[in-house]
Amino acid sequence: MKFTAAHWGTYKVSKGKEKNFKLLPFAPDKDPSDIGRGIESAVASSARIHKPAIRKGWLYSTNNQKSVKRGKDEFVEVSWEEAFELVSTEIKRVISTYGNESIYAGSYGWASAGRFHHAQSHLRRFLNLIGGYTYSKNTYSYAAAEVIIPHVLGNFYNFLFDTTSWDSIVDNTSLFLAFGGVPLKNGQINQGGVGSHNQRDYLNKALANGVKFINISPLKSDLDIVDDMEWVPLRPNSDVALMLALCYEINKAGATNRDFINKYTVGFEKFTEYLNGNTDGVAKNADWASQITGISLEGIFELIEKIKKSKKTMISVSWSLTRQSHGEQPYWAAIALASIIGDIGKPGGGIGFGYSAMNSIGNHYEKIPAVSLPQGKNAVKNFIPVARISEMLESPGTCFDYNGLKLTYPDIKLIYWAGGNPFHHHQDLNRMIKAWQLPETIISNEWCWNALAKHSDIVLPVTTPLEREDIALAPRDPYMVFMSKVIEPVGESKSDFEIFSGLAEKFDLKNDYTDNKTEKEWIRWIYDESNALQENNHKFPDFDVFKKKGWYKNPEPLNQQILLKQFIESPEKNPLDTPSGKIELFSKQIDSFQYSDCVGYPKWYEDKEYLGSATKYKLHLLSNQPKFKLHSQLDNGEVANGEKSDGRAIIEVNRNDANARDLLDKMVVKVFNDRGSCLAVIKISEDIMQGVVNIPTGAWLDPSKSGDISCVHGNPNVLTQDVGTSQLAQGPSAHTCLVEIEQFQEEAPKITAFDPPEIRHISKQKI
Ligand SMILES: Nc1nc2c(c(=O)[nH]1)N[C@H]1C(S)=C(S)[C@@H](COP(=O)(O)OP(=O)(O)OC[C@H]3O[C@@H](n4cnc5c(=O)[nH]c(N)nc54)[C@H](O)[C@@H]3O)O[C@H]1N2
Ligand SMILES: Nc1nc2c(c(=O)[nH]1)N[C@H]1C(S)=C(S)[C@@H](COP(=O)(O)OP(=O)(O)OC[C@H]3O[C@@H](n4cnc5c(=O)[nH]c(N)nc54)[C@H](O)[C@@H]3O)O[C@H]1N2
Ligand SMILES: [Mo]
Repeated sequence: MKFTAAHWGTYKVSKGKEKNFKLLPFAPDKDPSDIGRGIESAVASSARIHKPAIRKGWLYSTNNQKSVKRGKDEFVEVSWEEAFELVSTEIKRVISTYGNESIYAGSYGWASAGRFHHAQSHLRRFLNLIGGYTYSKNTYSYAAAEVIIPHVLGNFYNFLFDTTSWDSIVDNTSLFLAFGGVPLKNGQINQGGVGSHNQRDYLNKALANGVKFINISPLKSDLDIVDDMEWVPLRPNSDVALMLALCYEINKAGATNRDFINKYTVGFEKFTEYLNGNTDGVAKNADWASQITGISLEGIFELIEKIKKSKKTMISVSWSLTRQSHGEQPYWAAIALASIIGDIGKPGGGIGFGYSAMNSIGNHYEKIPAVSLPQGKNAVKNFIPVARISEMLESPGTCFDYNGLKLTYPDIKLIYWAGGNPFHHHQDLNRMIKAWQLPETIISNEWCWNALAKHSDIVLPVTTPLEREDIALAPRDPYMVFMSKVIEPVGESKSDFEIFSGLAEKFDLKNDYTDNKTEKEWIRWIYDESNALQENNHKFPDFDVFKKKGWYKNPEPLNQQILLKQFIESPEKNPLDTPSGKIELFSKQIDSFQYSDCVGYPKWYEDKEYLGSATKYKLHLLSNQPKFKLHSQLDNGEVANGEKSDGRAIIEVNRNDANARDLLDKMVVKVFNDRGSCLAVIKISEDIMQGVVNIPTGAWLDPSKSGDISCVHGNPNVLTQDVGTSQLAQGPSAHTCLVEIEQFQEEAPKITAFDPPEIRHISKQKI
């Protein structure tokens, strides 16, 4: 039997009638995701890249600026041999003229599932062999948490995956306060693959067992699996104010769990000085928070009463809360609140990060040790925090702060991207497009003509997972899947492995790159090496047996998992990995950095773009994760249309906001601010807080021909701000964004995002 695997699920492959394959649900999957079917229509669509292509202006220009016109130029198709020659000659020129640090290959992105064909690993393995590259640190998902949590609680990744398991919540939690909800749409995903989707099942079990959920979020749909879920709408980015007021009022009422605070935390006094207003004359009380959050005073006191009465409270914070200005604070304030309540380390209580942000969060499977493709060592030490890419390109040589360090932006001459889409993930795309013109050469490996490919100088076409064999083996998912080859490579596309093997040959490093192994041998090597790491009672089956059946499930342990249990049982024996070994409600380390935008205790900072002080642009734009795709992937397939109207992105608008602007359901509107504009189609709703609008991410960038609309398709990142969360983490802050909307009076332009650029088909191009 044939199977394939994706970040959004495992699928059985069958022969279809009209198309030559069909993806069917995987039998063990409790809640299969539709996203996978998107590839049926996308894999050989007109957006597919068939041959290596070179941007005309780059190819024919003689100076190093290469007649910069990225994003607007025609392309010329060349043979693979010509492409390998061009790319290798250019990389050699850049290295010998400017050095390896002038190559940027952060190459952030999700690429595809499959342990061997992981695009970034191949890119890095190749570049490390030839002297290295400037890299990036942290993610777009939760950079602020990755940096602040080690100062105040310990390694963030441990907390993600050792989070209190759902079964502990089902059995023990009384109150589940969900800041940012528990969006099931996101639980469809798991990086590296998913066998069975079980977030819905767990939520239903918890509800049936009487767990009381409260969705604290501007969007009702963030937690609405049954009709009468309690919803407390609040202004975006104001959670910290609410959390601080809960801390203040609980403390003032004498309900702080002093034993917990004394035994497990440091810095409570400094923190309460701020709460009480000793430092700024403002008590962070319910009245104060009501003004900031838009929640009524009564509503806040109701929450406080519920917390006081609750036997076991889980403070759950969505990852989205980190992707905002001062995105370090919501997590720190949530930790402070959970400490004051004192349920950390107890069954069903405490704190949780990102329930349902991915299917694996809250599962309690044993981690499957798994080896990856060895990437070698990067000889270049330069890096940037990942979301500072535009600033790096704009300002080489400029100093900036990051987590107590003073760093300098390198001077980038060549960018190489494989497996991510900055025209999807980065903020303020108009700014990025300008900065993107500055390097001398941009190379990407892509399978479709998305904006990244169209804005590259050299585009090398890659296969999709359906066109190659692989193993899906995600350490936090119990299923391992043999990914069969379903169709032959489309056009002349090659796997990233084949591409970098071809390039390595030009550097006389082919054997070093391939380690004299074929793709099949590498897959077998990953299987065998991973198997060698398993405990004796968890050994994988014989490879041929596994391949024939197509999948394997690792046994699951029975114990419920409780975050920080060991620390709570014995803080002396199991100290936290923080400077004090305890939870830091005041951090001497952070305080010593003397950042004005991230001081030594959790603090509310009012941002320029916040509803409480909105003047010119009066609506707060959220751009959450899309329900019918992963980021920009498969936007060119049919399933993605589930969240569009006539192919255009939908903007959810509160009825009162629509009425105030004479806007009607299904109307095409222009959404705009000083950074840019996009078109989207209105969905009028009572389920979004007044003053807030939402456009899910992922529409492929599609600037209007005249240039007056930054994206006619509805990519929200033409509107979002490109500002670091703070000097501490410098993370992305997409969810801090004010806009205005108005009816688009002209005829709505056709969407051309999926059309390939103009391509000159010259069979023997003389270069
Ligand atoms: N406004 C706003 N912006 C956001 C967010 C938000 O909430 N709001 N969220 C952010 C978050 S959390 C994230 S993680 C990022 C995600 O951003 P990305 O991970 O960059 O987005 P993807 O669309 O998944 O990009 C993956 C790319 O890899 C390509 N690809 C797939 N398989 C292969 C392969 O085998 N080889 C090669 N070479 N390429 C392949 C796909 O075609 C696609 O272009 O977006 C961020 N951006
Ligand atoms: N279907 C699907 N699932 C995905 C992804 C995808 O692209 N598609 N991407 C995956 C990735 S890479 C990641 S990182 C995770 C991200 O997981 P999350 O961070 O949970 O993703 P979002 O959908 O952006 O945010 C969840 C909700 O937070 C709310 N929110 C935004 N700002 C605020 C705020 O200031 N306060 C409060 N209280 N709520 C706020 C929004 O209403 C939003 O719907 O999702 C993963 N899952
Ligand atoms: Mo993410």
